[in-house]
Amino acid sequence: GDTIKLLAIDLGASSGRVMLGIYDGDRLQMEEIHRFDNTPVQINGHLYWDILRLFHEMKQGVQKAFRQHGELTSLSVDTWGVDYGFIDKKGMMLYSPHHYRDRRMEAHRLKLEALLSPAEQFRMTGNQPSMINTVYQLFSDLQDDDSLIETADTILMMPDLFHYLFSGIKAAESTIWSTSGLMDAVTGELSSEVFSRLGIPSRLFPHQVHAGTVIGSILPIIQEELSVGPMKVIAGASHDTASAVASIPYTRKDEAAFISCGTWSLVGMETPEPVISEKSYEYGFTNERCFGNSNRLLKNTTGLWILQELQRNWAKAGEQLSQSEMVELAKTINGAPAIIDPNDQLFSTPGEMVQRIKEYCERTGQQTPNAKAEIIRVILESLALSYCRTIDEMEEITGKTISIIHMVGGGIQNELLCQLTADATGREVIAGPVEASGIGNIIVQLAALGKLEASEGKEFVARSFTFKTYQPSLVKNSKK
Ligand code: ADP
Ligand code: LRH
Repeated sequence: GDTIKLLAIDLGASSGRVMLGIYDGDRLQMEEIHRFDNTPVQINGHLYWDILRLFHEMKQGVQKAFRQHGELTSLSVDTWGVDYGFIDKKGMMLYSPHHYRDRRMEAHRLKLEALLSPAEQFRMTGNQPSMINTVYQLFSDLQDDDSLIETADTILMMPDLFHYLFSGIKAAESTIWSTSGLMDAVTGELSSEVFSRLGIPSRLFPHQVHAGTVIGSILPIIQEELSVGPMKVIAGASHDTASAVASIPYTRKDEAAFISCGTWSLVGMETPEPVISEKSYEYGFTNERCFGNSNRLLKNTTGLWILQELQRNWAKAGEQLSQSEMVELAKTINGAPAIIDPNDQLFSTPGEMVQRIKEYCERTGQQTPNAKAEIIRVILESLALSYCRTIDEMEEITGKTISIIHMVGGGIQNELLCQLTADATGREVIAGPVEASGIGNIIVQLAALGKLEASEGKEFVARSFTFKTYQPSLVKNSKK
């Protein structure tokens, strides 16, 4: 009958995956086709995307999907925010895009902020100033390399860049650009005021499209290489967080917050307009675009990153533990001996987490955790408390009451974290879907193809996937 098949290519910090969506007009079924590593590469002290390998893996995924399932209607790529690459006048990529955990921006921060203060950045763009933002990275690139202004023809954010590699079409999709610190919060267009203050030439930016635009088709030469049929290339909600949020099946949207839980934890809520106030700035909130153009007020908080680093630390020392084994360990004890601030600068770069956690606890006069179970429990309880703080702040700056929290993303497989979040916040938690970015990616493609009204997306997710509810176990914290 009317069944169509679409590919969502979702690049997260812990892996990249190609997911097939099978849509029969009523329900969506997702199948993972291909999963690959997404480890940045260090060269001479700098950190880069392994872009050629990633594009290769994406193509492998496309080919595998075609071989297993036949004709595919379309594909769309989503990635994390802020990173980008340059295209030269001949249409070639200039060099491997930098990864935002690179440190080159540190040397240029003060100069940038003298030209455009953090408070002005927030007022103009609604984005929380942060050194990882595109604006800091791009300014640094232009400062570091005088010739770049000559050699670079176009700047493309990472999903736009992959869409270009697939289709040959250059476009600037709004949700991903809304993470850049270069977009006007009110008009939704790239901010000429930011450009002129910082001496960034506006000719670098391609024309803008909204989430849910068919921009082209995969190049004939790629079809030939992979022996696959034609398929459309769609600029979806190409920021992974925008895709994740597009998958949330809200029941009480007015009272709902979300936590998109992966390497990062994005804690926020949808609002009709950007929330740009002294308080939202002071608390560290940012404003980004959603599919359908509403606003997403959120805070980028540390997520399972610390746990992932810990896992790598222990693996290096010869002890292989899976994330679920780590969670099981944490369940063997009751409560954490100490609490850290997961958003402290100390935990933001790769390195020895046990040592840093101990150092933090000593510095703050707390008991130092020793056993593995204690270390893990400290991290998870601290994450839950950090979510709670952010949600309370959000109530304060929006004047709304939040009674329900939707948790989505890979991190919700950590059921202890979901329960601790319900407990710490005193609010009901609805967990699901796990593959939120992939599902949201497909929903936006379906809308772009005219198969689904944007407003139907959410009910249809509720029909297609299963969810788990967590009630706060401490009655005294309970909020209605
Ligand atoms: P990202 O998009 O940032 O790559 P994901 O949304 O894929 O992240 O989430 C990955 C994280 O989910 C892992 O780092 C891990 O912490 C958590 N996770 C995945 N599977 C499990 C599991 N079985 N048990 C507990 N946690 C898990
Ligand atoms: C989450 C995310 C987040 C930020 C960060 C850089 O994966 O996209 O919204 O933009 O990565």
